[in-house]
Amino acid sequence: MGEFVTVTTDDEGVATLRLDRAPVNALNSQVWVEFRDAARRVSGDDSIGAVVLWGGPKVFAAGADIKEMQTKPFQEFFARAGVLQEAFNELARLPQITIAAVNGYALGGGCELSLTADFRYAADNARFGQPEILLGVIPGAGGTQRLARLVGIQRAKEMVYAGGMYSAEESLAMGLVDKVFPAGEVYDKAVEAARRYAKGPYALRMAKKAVNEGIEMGLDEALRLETTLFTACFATEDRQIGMDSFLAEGPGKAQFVRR
Ligand code: DAK
Repeated sequence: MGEFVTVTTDDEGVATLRLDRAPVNALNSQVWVEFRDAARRVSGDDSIGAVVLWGGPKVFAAGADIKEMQTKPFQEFFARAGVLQEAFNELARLPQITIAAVNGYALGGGCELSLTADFRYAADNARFGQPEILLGVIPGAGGTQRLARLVGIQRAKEMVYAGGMYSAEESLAMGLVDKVFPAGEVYDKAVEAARRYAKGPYALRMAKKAVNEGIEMGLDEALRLETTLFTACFATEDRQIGMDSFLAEGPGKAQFVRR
């Protein structure tokens, strides 16, 4: 358990990765390491079927800790810079389905943290942005890459070049956010959805891998990956359960075991 990043699990297979560093959940270098450790812990735990990333009811994360960054000489920063990218890569590669529940600000590294999730559920008071340019730097943890892949190159350019903030509704319209809820409900809605995914078959892991890794490949190679992962589903108990259940009771009734 980290000082600022904790992992709690419920009895329905949902883990919450909670960031708690007052006042604005700024991501200092200790938080980077704690996210990396939390990702490793969750990744290796087969009892966890889905994950919610949450910064609490006030703010998701206002970005990297500017007070810490301001004091860092180039050499020190360069030596440690890989840790954040590594932590976010490990979060993005979690085999479980992940949902970021965003209350308040998700700025800079905070927006990039939300981009590691499969889905972003936003509170109606959420504000997204990549304001790094206003500090004289550029996004360094996925904001020029995951963001552009998600919302398209033009929208990403506008966000990154101008450094503006976007409301939950604007973020929904551009595809950065998947759903918007009243602020008091967003975490519960994310957990509710995560519980549905946690009941899903092992094939969800294959699906996530196929989409996330395939999109980085040429079409031929990606289709070969899809075939391999499709075939691998036949090695799972869940595909037998799913097909038996369909033939006995019709669609959508299978009780999967995530194996
Ligand atoms: N870091 C440190 N402290 C922060 C902070 C931040 N990102 N954001 C806010 N704070 C602090 C404020 O300084 C203030 O501290 P005190 O004055 O009370 O000591 C306190 O939080 C409350 O902030 P405000 O008084 O400004 O509160 P408001 O409600 O008026 O405004 C705000 C909230 C979040 C809109 C505003 O504070 C703001 O614009 N914050 C900065 C947002 C920002 O620029 N974020 C991007 C940071 S740069 C890397 C890769 C990526 C990155 C770093 C490294 N590597 C590969 C190594 C990422 C970089 C970034 O994210």
